[in-house]
Amino acid sequence: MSKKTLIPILGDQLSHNISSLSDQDPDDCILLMMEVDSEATYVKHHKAKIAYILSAMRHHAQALRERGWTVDYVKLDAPDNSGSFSGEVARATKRYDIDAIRITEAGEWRVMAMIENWQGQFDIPVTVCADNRFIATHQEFNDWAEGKKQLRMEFFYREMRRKTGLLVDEHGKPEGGKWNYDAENRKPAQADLMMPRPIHFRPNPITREVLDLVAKLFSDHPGSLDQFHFAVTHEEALRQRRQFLDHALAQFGDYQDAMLTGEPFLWHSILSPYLNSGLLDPLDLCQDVADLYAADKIPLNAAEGFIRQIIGWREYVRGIYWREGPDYVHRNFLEAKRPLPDFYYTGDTDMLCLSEAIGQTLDLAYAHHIQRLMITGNFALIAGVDPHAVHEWYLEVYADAYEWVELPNTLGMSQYGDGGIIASKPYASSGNYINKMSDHCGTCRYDVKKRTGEDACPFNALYWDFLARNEDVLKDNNRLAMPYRTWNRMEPDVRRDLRDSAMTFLERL
Ligand code: FAD
Ligand code: DLZ
Ligand code: SF4
Repeated sequence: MSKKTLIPILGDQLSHNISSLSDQDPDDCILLMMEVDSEATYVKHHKAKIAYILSAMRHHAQALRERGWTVDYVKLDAPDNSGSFSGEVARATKRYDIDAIRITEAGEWRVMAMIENWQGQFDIPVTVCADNRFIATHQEFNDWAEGKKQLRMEFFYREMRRKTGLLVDEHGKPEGGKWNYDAENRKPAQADLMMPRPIHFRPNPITREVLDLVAKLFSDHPGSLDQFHFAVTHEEALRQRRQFLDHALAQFGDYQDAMLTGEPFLWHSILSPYLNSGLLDPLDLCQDVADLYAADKIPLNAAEGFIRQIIGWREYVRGIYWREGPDYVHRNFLEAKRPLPDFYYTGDTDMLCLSEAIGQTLDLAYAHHIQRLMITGNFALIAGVDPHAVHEWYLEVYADAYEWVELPNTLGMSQYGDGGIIASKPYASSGNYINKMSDHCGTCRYDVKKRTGEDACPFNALYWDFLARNEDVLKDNNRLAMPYRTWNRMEPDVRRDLRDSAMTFLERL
């Protein structure tokens, strides 16, 4: 028998066009897919996230076999499962006569470090292929960033618009004359019975087997499996994508930042788990969005707003993750040290905005961007929680969380742990913002208008306490000039009351 190339396919490489497979002859390759305990437990991932990934992997293995590939699939409960990627590659090199290993680069430093050891460990040449599911290569991002004093997503995004031609006219000018329509995308929403709903996919026998396995093995992990709703095949993910394009996208722009009690999804796409694991192709999706705009089916603020999230933010945070290196995860610019409050794992808090965002996260492994940024993220930031603990929580609880995308969003954008590489100012706010963008405050036990006292909204005193606490390192930030002026104009006893109120709250936390 001729020697084979071993091609490990990781759980976020579930794309038929993954670069490790390009130009390979199925007769010469063994594809290795590995369910391993260490990937589920290096942080305690949400049960539904683990179940989603394992079920999508099992379905993808079937789809690969149907296309003629030989797939060696190691299940989590296989008797000799070693529990790690390197252990499984080692076992595979003994099962087969392997003369080469090929793999698409992993999405995190942790796994890249393992891959880099394989050549020495197994004495077999290892080829690492670039992940071509992204629009910018590492080199392109680094070239763009090189020599700039300050990096800003907006300018990188324009490059990506030019590169892809999305919403760019024949003269290289942005559709409608502006690159960015974010200012039109900040409307609060009202409860609406006609609101579109994502499809809830009923678990098939493969998914049911995975759900039982996860319930048995990971009972101490956060989250619930009761409302498991994910698409687990390419076809189902495409149906969810169609549902979004046809029913929600047109209003995505207007209500992008809105929050409503009891409505986890609003007009969001709920496509991130599929984009990040490879069931959907990001560029393809953006092209369809641009086509819908060109056909006059959706407004420009929806099309541009959506495309910006993907070719702008998604690409940008990836670029930062790889550029900043493996120590990015340890940054703590504001030296915040408080442990993460227990209620992040139970949802048990009388602050309604937080119980809503955390409750749905534990039920669905999903919350939309503004909930992540301005509710759970904002609270952790102004309460002074250790950004590493916050990072681990986000990595655990969201079905779309892989370090390359989660870490810059959490540690950088939301916790200002990188001192302003991603965000030009900390996303800290009082209850006022939450009251403006949601209907939570009306039924919360706290009064969003009050700043101190037992029934005052805790976000208010915490916000001022955050500014006061970090004045030394934040006072020169131009974008904070106004709040610092307001703070410094307050009477000393008002300031003292705010800080006392914050301290009393934090002591009880
Ligand atoms: P939509 O609102 O429909 O947006 C469309 C798509 O745009 C998303 O599916 C996603 O692919 C992309 N997108 C939007 N915003 C961002 C962003 N800031 N960064 C990268 N891609 C973006 N996104 C993840 O995919 N994984 C994460 O682990 C993750 N962690 C986050 C942590 C924090 C603290 C914050 C503030 C944001 C995080 N995001 C993360 C970004 C964003 O919240 C999610 O992409 C989005 O909520 C996913 O839901 P959706 O598919 O309905 O998105
Ligand atoms: C997140 C995850 C989990 C829970 N389990 C697996 C697994 O058993 N096998 C696998 O190949 N991938 C899994 N993943 C996704 C990986 O953690 C992800 O592919 C790597 O972190 C590389 O980015
Ligand atoms: Fe949240 Fe404060 Fe509004 Fe309550 S009053 S929902 S705690 S912002």
